[in-house]
Parts: sequence; structure tokens; C-alpha cells
Amino acid sequence: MAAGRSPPTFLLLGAAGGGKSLLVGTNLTDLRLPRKVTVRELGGCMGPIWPSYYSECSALLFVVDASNPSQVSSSCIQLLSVLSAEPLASVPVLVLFNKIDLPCHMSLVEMKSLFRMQDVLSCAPDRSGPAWPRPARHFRFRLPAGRRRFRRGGSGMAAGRSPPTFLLLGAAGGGKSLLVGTNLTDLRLPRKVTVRELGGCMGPIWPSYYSECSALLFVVDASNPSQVSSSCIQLLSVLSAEPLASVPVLVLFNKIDLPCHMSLVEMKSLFRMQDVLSCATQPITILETSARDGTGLAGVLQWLRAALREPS
Ligand SMILES: Nc1nc2c(ncn2[C@@H]2O[C@H](COP(=O)(O)OP(=O)(O)OP(=O)(O)O)[C@@H](O)[C@H]2O)c(=O)[nH]1
Ligand SMILES: [Mg+2]
Repeated sequence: MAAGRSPPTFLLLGAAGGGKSLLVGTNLTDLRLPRKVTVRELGGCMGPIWPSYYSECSALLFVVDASNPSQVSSSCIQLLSVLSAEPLASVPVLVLFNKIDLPCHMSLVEMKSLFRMQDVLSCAPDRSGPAWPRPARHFRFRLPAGRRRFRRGGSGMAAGRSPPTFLLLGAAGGGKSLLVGTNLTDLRLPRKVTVRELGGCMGPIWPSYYSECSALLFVVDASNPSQVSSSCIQLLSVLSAEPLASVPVLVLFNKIDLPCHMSLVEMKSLFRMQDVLSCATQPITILETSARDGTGLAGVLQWLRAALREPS
């Protein structure tokens, strides 16, 4: 919290799949703090480089999946390791036991026990500084009723009570979280829609979400030539999945605000877009975007509205 001109940074850490992106995308950006604050999510798979962000950290939010007993003990070890980092010695810490909307989630008592919370509290340095007289150490997080998203069973656009789900996929670092966090949740579509981002490092489990997918957004980093060809292969593999055979697809060449980004012509060529289009069974649209400055997002909105209208 040292005085400085840039806003204080709160780090949002935790194992992959705990719900950090969803938290950032749906809730934390809606905070009305008197002071501006940057909440920076670092993906679970980025664990090895978390420490390089510690020096700029004013407060720590650590997310634990309360519906996944097999991950709790490794999360505890991970938190202990984070807490032992010298730059974080006096920052306040908020541990979030997330996903308590799932029927299988563990109770607070079970979680505290499995997480060895007493041990964590007793070995963590005292974090109650003058600016943070009574830091909340842990509480259970529940999405507001209107924002619960993990509804299963409604298949896509098919008539059902849960809103259609649009999947947002692409390699790690392409800009999905920035898109969701800053823009897509502000959509004013006539119909409610869930845009679900699945992190690049969650690739192996993407297919388990395909059956509920009504439309697909696939983000490619247009500033990273070394990732384009693996992204192309990844997209071809996604497009070949049977449950996605007829969903509309929007490919976003993102980060076009960066001076080093490739032009649309270069990207289409490097991405072998002609081959992709000719072997795909889906209608594919391509747009250029910048999740950073908002370029192209009007086109994304237009596409989303059209996709919502289309029966699948
Ligand atoms: N300049 C610029 N940076 C961007 C843009 N989109 C995302 N970034 C940055 O790229 C980095 C990765 O963005 P994320 O949104 O976390 O990427 P992601 O696709 O969610 O990555 P995973 O969740 O790991 O799969 C972050 O530092 C973003 O701020 C963009 O359009 N322009
Ligand atoms: Mg992300």
C-alpha cells in the first residue's frame, strides 16, 4: 500500500480451475472502492512465476476450490509457500473457498480442517497492520443469485431454463480473461448469455464443456507468431469435436493494439485459414480485436447477438 501513483495491486492466486477468472470477470471488476485498485489474476499454471509479481502486491486473494477435495491439500501447501515469501510478509490475505453453489462442496468446517487452516494461521506472520486492522482471513464466496453460472444440463441454445453458454477458448495468454473481465460481462444482449472462459492450460478438459456450448469464441494472440501454428492445430482439434459440429465460431485475432501485431492477411496466411475454413463444418467468422483498448469489440457484440438469434 505504499504511496505511489499507480493503483495498488491485489493479486488473485490459486490452483488452476479454482474460479479466479470467473471471480474477476463477474464480480471483482464491479467493486465500488473509493480508491482505484488493480486486481491481477495469475493463472494456476503460472505458479512458478507468481513470485515475480509479489513485490507489487498490496493484498492477496487466494482461491481454493471447495468442491474438489483432491486439490485442497496441494492448495494448502501452495498457500504456505506463498505466505512464506518475504515481499508478502505483511500483506493481508483473503482465502476464498469457492464453488459453494455446487452440491458436492465441502462445508466451512470440513474445508478448514482439510486445509489445515489452524496450522496456516499459526505459522503465517501477523498480517494485521494499521491499514488493515481486522483483515478477513477466510470466508466462503457465493455468486449473487443472478450470477450463478455453473448450471449443467441445459444444452446450448436448445430450449432450456439456463442461459446459453458461449465458450471462450484459446492458448494461454491470448487475452481471454481480459476480454471477459473488461468487456463481455457488460454485454446488453436481449437474451441472457453465459460466456465461459476456459484457460489455455485447461485444454485437456475443454471437451467436457463442449456439450453445453452454443457458440465458440477462439482467441489467438496476433502479436505472437510463435503461437499461431499451435493455435491453428488446437482450433482444428476443437472444430473436429462432434458436439461442436454446427456451432457458430468466431476467431478473434487479438492484441492488435501492439505495434508488433501481424496484419489480418499475415495472420490468415500463417494460421492457414483457408485450410481451416475448407475442412470446418461450422460457420466461421474472423475478427481482429484489442481487449486492451476495445478495438473490434463492437463487431464481437454484433456477432454474439446474431449467434444468439440462430437456432443450433
Ligand atoms: N496489449 C494487449 N495485451 C493484452 C490484450 N489482451 C490481453 N492482453 C494481455 O495479455 C496477457 C494475457 O491475457 P489473459 O487475458 O490473461 O490471457 P488468457 O487468454 O485469459 O490466458 P489463460 O487464462 O492463461 O488461458 C495479460 O497480460 C493481458 O493484459 C490485448 O488486446 N492487447
Ligand atoms: Mg484467463
